[in-house]
Amino acid sequence: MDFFQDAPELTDTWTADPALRAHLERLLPDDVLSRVGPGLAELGVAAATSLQALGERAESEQPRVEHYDPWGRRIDQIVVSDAWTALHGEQARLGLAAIPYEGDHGEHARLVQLAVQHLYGPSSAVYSCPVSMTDAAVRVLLDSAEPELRDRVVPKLTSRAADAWTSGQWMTEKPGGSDVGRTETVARPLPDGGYALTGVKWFTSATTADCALALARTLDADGNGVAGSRGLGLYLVEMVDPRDGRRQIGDTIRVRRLKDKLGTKALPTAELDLDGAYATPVGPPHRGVKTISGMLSITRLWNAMSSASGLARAVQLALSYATRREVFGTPLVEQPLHRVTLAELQVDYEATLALVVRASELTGRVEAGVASEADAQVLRALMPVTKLFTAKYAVAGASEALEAFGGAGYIENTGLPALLRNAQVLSIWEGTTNVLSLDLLRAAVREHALAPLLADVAERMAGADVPELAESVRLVASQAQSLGAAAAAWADAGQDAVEAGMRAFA
Ligand code: MFK
Ligand code: FAD
Repeated sequence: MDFFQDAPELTDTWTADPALRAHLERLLPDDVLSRVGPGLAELGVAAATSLQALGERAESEQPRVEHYDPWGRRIDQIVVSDAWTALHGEQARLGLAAIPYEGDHGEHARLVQLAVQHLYGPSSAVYSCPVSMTDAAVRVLLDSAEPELRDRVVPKLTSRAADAWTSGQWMTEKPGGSDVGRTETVARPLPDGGYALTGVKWFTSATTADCALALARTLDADGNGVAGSRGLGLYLVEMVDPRDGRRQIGDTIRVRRLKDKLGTKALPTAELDLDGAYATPVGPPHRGVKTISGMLSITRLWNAMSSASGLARAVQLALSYATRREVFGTPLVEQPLHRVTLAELQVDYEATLALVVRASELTGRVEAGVASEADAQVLRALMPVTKLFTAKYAVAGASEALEAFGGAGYIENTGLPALLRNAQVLSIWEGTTNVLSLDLLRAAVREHALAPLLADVAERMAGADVPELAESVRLVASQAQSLGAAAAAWADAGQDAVEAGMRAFA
């Protein structure tokens, strides 16, 4: 008789996740929890069923670009699966990018958003990417845009309707993704206060977005600009020119090609030629990097949320399979060594979740205006740490989860390889591990944020009976102190503090 292995089964990703529920019960007031609880329970079932089916279809029906219409006009239309479009509608209905700005949950809004993303994200074929950039663009527009632009665009980005806008984030160019000071795209001033952007944007994800925040070198009326990152401004490019309703894609914004990527297959990532694309400035003309750092803080939080939610999904699938697969006379889940593997995976998941919950809690407090100065400093240092560690754990955890399926984990149409491919990008985009390590150093040296973070960790560990951890924190604190002192000494000597801190590692 032929043997047929039962596939792993997901039925309800909310009920299957006691760690998530415990954090929410610990941190959300009863009224918030009772308001959002039923929706989360419903979403947990959808995430295992209807949303999951949409995500699988979007992964298999990959985007393509049509450069010309049947009559030869340049259109550069990116054609996506209708499942991808439906995933957009679902996230808009859930208010995924809107929750932090609707004022319903006060300082707890980011935790509510985390819970919704935690369930939606792993089934979304990485639709969480455009949502993250949309949310982050709203943050920047609210903080830095002129009222006319802000009031015209923000309501479209925070809409819960199916035609809600999404935003992209155009930073990376061929000479530099980490080192954006090498940006070649220029912004020429126009008489109406707008700018014309010309250059090549080398990685633009979710290129079907309605607008994007783009870095470009700001030129003066004589065509002169300032070299390095201090010469960059931030600009909002709308795909439909706000002056006359002209479609910019296919005209002043041309799609060279879609990237042929290892993963994130449903997500269109394009190379773009900007040829005088109309854009509106956001923030001061030479403070683009500082202005977009507000966007980076939010997308990095999303990256960490996605790492944690990806791990949650990996653990749930591996656990389900272990109850269904039999080896050497027992269900796999009863094999002691496999139980250790699963337990370690669960521990890594819970560690990433704890980090991202803390980062979300603090972000919510800062945005609601109730954070102390120390809270804000803790968050500044915690964000790079959270993004970099959760991403590394997400990649390692996805790999471990695949191995827990044996050979089946390597087989494309089990859907498991996509878990690993989609995790691998988390440590690359939105700042690589080394770049984020240097960001922590920047936060420590320039903003003195490391000491508050370590104090926060120590406070949280007080009473916990883990002396070896306490010793590690003491060690990090003392090393950080000497590193900070060395960096400050170099800075005093007139050198750039971050560069000096880097040398202190050598
Ligand atoms: C589903 C998952 C969700 C995620 C999906 C996302 C889709 C993918 C999208 C992308 O990948 S978009 C591209 C992301 N690119 C990056 O993350 C760039 C990585 N490189 C860095 O982060 C570099 O460190 C940086 C570009 C910031 C270096 O630029 P500079 O100009 O050489 O840095 P500098 O001079 O140290 O900083 C300029 C100013 O910004 C300083 O302020 P001041 O002028 O007031 O002194 C810095 O303090 C400030 N700054 C830099 N990083 C900051 C920051 N402020 C706050 N937070 C930060 N993280
Ligand atoms: P580099 O900056 O050249 O980095 C190469 C290596 O050098 C890395 O290992 C890095 O850690 C290391 N490194 C760099 N600087 C230092 C340093 N000072 N010290 C030590 N090590 C260092 N970008 C966008 O702007 N918008 C998008 O929508 C977008 N979507 C993307 C989608 C995908 C699928 C991918 C893969 C990338 C996307 N990116 C996007 C680009 C991404 O943000 C960049 O690839 C990333 O920031 C790294 O830049 P880079 O590729 O130029 O690599």
